[in-house]
Amino acid sequence: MTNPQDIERDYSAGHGTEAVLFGVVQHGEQRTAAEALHELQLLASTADYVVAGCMVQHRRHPDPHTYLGAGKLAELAEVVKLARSGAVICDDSLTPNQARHVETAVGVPVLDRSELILQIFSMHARTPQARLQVELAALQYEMPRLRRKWTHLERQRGGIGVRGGAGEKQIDVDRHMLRQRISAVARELKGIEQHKIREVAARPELFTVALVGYTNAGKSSLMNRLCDAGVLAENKLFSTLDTRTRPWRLPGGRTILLTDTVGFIKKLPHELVASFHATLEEALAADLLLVLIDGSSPEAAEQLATVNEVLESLHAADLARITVINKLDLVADRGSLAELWQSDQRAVAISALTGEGLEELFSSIQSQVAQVENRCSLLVPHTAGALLSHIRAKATVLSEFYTQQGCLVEVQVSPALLGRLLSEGARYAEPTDLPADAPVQLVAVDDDDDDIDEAPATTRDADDLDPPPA
Ligand SMILES: Nc1nc2c(ncn2[C@@H]2O[C@H](COP(=O)(O)OP(=O)(O)OP(=O)(O)O)[C@@H](O)[C@H]2O)c(=O)[nH]1
Ligand SMILES: [Mg+2]
Repeated sequence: MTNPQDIERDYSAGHGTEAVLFGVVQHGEQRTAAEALHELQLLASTADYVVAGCMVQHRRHPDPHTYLGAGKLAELAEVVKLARSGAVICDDSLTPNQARHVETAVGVPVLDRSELILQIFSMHARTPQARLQVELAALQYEMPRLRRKWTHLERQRGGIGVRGGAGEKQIDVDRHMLRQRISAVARELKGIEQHKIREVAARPELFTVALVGYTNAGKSSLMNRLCDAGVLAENKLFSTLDTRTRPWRLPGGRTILLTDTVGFIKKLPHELVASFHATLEEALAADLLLVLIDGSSPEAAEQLATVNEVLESLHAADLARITVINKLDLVADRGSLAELWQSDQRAVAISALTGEGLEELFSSIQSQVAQVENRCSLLVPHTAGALLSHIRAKATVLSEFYTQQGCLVEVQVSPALLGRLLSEGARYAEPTDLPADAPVQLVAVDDDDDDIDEAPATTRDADDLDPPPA
């Protein structure tokens, strides 16, 4: 009988098992097998496997039944035997049927890319929410593969097929248990997510910037540099699985929020996208995205395309964004970045490590903030003087002038904060508020009340958010 703990244990790390990696690449692909499977090697070593060899087959599509062609499968079996490796890892997701064929041919356990990524997520999940999200994805991944597991066991016992046998009954029992566990995990997760939704909705009226991008691009390193956040940043894939939001004081004293979150990767298992949906949505409840790319990677353009695809699938493609090319210190030939600049001419190149380019990034962010926010002159009466400290912390004060009635401030302020200031005693300044000899000018008021009523993403009501996945 399979119990949920066993299933979780299936997703533990490789414990130094030697593994041969394999995949299918398009005809005409010039890279060596090791180059073509570079990312899979990083995934495998992050999950604690030792890469014993790499093998690719050039073909238009993987074989729908056996993934590799018959000759190549025999070659893979030979390599496994020679290297005495304990597993093979495929660069794509395998159907249960393909996995069974490969396993029969090579005689050692077969992992696919999705399973490997699930193992890494399981190793790196630290918070209760991340653990439940990974468990949910792992259970969903397991469901269609139960038959393979039992067919395999029957064969080991010398059985003659599973139909009608003990395995078949056991599959039904396991399926029932998995379904029950999936519902229990989904329920628990929903509770945590609803709490988070309330937290996001209750965020103060601060402009929020989210760091998104390919895994290992340097998101957490940049967050640490900008906010002294103490977030784990290391040369491993998927170091960060949880969303962290920290206040960030921009040069000039104004505070905004910066959010770091889970990275993306090509062919991300759909079970993970579904179970991490709420975490990604939370991160994307931002006014501005910094889309981080590792400029030193030969696959930077491909990685950017993947990030764009994921953002599109999360309906976040239209959010205001700045492309940030990171790890500039590792780029020997800056001409190699031409393709990235072409995709976004307003991209900013930085090094989170050395701090190069950060000034340019700050001014890009500040001009984005200016585009979203309202610029206006307000009179804050002396009786509502406490509002001034909110204004100084959460808005950009362009000028301040004290008069007999109160303080005249020219501000750049979020629609939500403006609404609150107006409801708590501040009002738009009028020409008569200004003494004739005052050295300041009033800024014309944008009288479009819609701006005020329309709360930005950081303060929207919980009802506006999509419900978390069941
Ligand atoms: N040389 C150099 N290394 C960097 C730079 N930024 C980050 N790194 C390194 O890149 C690796 C990954 O950095 P992280 O900040 O963990 O990357 P991440 O995007 O948060 O990665 P995940 O959380 O795994 O998705 C670490 O070893 C960092 O030290 C940079 O500007 N220059
Ligand atoms: Mg990180």
